[in-house]
Amino acid sequence: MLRLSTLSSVSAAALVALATLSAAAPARAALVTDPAVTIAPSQDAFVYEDLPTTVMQQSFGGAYNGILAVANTDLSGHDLFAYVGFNLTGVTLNTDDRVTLHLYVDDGTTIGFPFQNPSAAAPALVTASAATSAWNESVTYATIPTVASTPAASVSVNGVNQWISLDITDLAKDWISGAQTNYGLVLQMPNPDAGGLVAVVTDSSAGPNPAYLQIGAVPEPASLGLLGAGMLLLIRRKK
Ligand SMILES: [Ca+2]
Ligand SMILES: [Ca+2]
Repeated sequence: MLRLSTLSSVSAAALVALATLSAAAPARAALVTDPAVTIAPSQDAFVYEDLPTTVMQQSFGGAYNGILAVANTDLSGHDLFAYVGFNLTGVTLNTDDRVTLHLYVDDGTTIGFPFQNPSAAAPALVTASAATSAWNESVTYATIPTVASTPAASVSVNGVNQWISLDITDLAKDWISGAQTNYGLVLQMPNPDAGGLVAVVTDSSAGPNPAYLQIGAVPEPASLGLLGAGMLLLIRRKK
């Protein structure tokens, strides 16, 4: 009898532990914790002022499906805007989490547009702002969504073949809390290039170095690449 009651009290304890675990599981699944979590775009697109009714990624045999492109040229009619959306349903943030958009800047001169690359001599400021109305993968220059007047983040791009990042934590918090509807991000170049024809061309979700959103506790300087971020993580863990 003693054995049995001991066994059954152990089993009961195990069951309580299991019940506790499974009760806690849904909350844990939704909680985003370290190390960083990455989220792929739910949709992305770019539009070209010169081809106002052309779905750029879906035309030209899909030649531009792998890129996003941003430009604000002094030439009239050649601006480029890019759009990136993320499904954040079920995502919650810890107080020290940062939400960062990562984009890989391509050599835009190889993709067939008559644009120049940003450089140290001619850096290009790129902003990420909240879209404030709906868009989808079929967006064209003629059907662009409205955009928030103040950008959520900006980054100066001074070269190609490198990662750039934009910290959109405050905007993401508003999306997650419902304070703002999540229509995704608009990437733009707010300042016209000084007489040039500069475009920032990045990989889309379909490119070799796909765009992604990173959620994690490590704050990242805008210019820090993936390797740098990884090293920073290691350094912090060693403490
Ligand atoms: Ca797309
Ligand atoms: Ca312009």
